[in-house]
Amino acid sequence: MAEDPARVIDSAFIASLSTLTPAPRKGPDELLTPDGALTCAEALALFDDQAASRHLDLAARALRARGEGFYTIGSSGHEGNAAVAAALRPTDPALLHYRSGAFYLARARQVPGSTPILDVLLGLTGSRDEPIAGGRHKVFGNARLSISPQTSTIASHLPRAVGLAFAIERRKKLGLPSETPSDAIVVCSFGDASINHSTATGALNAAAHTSYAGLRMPVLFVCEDNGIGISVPTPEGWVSEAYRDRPGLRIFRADEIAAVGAHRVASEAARYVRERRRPALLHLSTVRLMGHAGSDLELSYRTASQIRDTEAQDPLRRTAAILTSCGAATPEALRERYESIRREVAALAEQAIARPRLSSAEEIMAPLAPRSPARIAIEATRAPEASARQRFWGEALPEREGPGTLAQSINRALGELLVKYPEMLVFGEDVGRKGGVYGVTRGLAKRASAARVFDTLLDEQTILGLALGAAQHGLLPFPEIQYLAYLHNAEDQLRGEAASLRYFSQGQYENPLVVRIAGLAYQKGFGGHFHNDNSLAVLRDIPGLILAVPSRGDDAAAMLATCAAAAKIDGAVSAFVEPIALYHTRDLYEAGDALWCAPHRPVPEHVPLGSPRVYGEGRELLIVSFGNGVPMSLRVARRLEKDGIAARVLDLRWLAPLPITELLAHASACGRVLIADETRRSGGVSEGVVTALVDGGFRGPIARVTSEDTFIPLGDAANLVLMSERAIEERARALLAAL
Ligand SMILES: Cc1ncc(C[n+]2csc(CCOP(=O)(O)OP(=O)(O)O)c2C)c(N)n1
Ligand SMILES: [Mg+2]
Repeated sequence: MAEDPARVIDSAFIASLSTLTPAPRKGPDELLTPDGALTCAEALALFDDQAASRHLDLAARALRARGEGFYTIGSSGHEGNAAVAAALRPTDPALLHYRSGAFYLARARQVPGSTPILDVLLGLTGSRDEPIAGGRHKVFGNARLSISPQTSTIASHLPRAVGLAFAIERRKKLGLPSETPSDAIVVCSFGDASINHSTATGALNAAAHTSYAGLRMPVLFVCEDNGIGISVPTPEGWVSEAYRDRPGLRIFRADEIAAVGAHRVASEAARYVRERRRPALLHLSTVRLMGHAGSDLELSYRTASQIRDTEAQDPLRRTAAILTSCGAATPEALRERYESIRREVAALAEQAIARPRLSSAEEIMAPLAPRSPARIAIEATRAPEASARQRFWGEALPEREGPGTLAQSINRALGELLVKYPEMLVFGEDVGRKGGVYGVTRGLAKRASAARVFDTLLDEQTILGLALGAAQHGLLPFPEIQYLAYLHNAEDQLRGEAASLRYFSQGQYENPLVVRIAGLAYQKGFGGHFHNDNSLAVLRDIPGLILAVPSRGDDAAAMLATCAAAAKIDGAVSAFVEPIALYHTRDLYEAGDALWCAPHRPVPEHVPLGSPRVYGEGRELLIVSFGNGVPMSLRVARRLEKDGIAARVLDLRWLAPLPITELLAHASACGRVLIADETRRSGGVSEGVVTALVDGGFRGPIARVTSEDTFIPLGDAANLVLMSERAIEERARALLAAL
């Protein structure tokens, strides 16, 4: 049986100390090396941080073996990243790789009162007292240290890092005060395999592109290159070569594996980003010791000699050798430090085990998506300042114009919100000068300034990442995704990142935002599937996400105000899906009736989260719908009425949270329910509605009309697979005839 790699590394380090010959001793305030910036005392502190990180890895495995620890991906071999922390300030926002133990310890050293060793142990043992995730995940994070938590999805934090760097500069440009120092830079680390992920290449490209375009982008990317990703080697030299000549992105290479050696290049890189406000990539040499995680059998994909060669490059050994040869410490002193840190970690581990763990579903979910409806109501109906409105709209006050379509109402509502929230930004593909593909943001850039309403590059991950970073930095982003179909290649930014941040930080970090998405079908055959995507399934099950689908202009305006208020009050993340086919619809029953237009109200009537709109008081049939289905259902109800059948129509308006109480009340008042759902039969909204009715005890007949489980074709063929008004009517009549 193979020897335990943790024990091998531990004993090899101790044995290596006895091979070192001490040089004449230097004082703590003397420079370690003539060309470096570190004093002997600082270098020894870096040794301590690296040693503590190592002992935490050893403790993680020991805790796992006892059934008290739940995570064994370690930082061994990556301890050089302590140099990056030492080269930065504790107010520089950090988004870290999962091998950042030494960075965490070195940064904590810069903030008095920190307890980093205990923090990490509380994370390993899943304790409720862990400072960032409180037992919900093992991450490096701490609000006091400006380290926001990361998910396990490699590279998914890079777009947010770009957004944060952008936001630091944009806040300054807009004259908005900030607690973050104005010369702060963002640091974002990741592995060598991760740099190939499209999320990483997209974010690196976005940072370079932004800088190339002349905007400031103070982000330091750190690629911790250990030459492998789980079992797959990275070709030698790939990272440096791939990023050598990238316009807009400067690369720095730190070949030294020990923190005391890497510190000089790390400082140079940090200084470049801080002074020039340009992005840089620090390529940091590391090795991976003890396998990918505790469960990883390295011998299944690496030879014993490869493993031994890597072990010989242990950065702790290298650090000890430098410290000894420069006269900062004797080998005996280093051994004593190493053993005393071992004892400290062991004692704190016992404390961590004794700390409480999460004990109820309510406790676990509490930070996910708090809702304060009373405060949201007040905030949503707070009027924007009259003089600011006047400045924004000038002579063209929208209430003086006639009733508007859905597109016009959204445009005006966005304008009002831009007046009300000076920190609000609207951005996406073509939303600036052009004013959006459908004119929904037309004129806003001119009125609000190009600093607040602007075009982004063509990458949905970047658009959402920009929003996450901007929101995390106190701005109120309203990103736009041009078509629902194009959300999917960036969806994790919403699901894994935006929606989970409060949860993994117990509300210490938030990214309140409203992402507007043009979507759904009925473009009269134009565009095929990708302009008619009618699936909302991926949005409906994201924990805590608010999903709004307005069908008419006045609702849209009010719901946007509610989403903005929920963002401000509760840090909420909302997806606001706008039915494209209704953007320019004016009439409901017949040409010229203008019943689908709405007058503008500077302060809309409040539409609470999860509250539906009900049309009519019929008691024979309840038609439940949303989006395009609402005007269809209203026309069907009108035809039924002519035949003496009294139906009422309920527009859900909110698909998450669903308006369950009202749904049940109206269902029982009518006795029968027909769901007119334009999304698909499988995974569509009607599944949730039926379930809510059944769960809520409704025992009357339920029927549903949906679109087919297919992609949508071009031309009139689209009508063969989409829910039709005729189908709603036929199903309604059949449901009524059955009784
Ligand atoms: C998006 C995504 N795909 C796959 C994984 C599984 N996974 C976790 S770590 C890893 C390898 C990462 O290697 P590298 O970036 O070099 O970091 P290292 O572990 O070597 O420090 C993989 C494939 C993941 N976490 N996220
Ligand atoms: Mg790697």
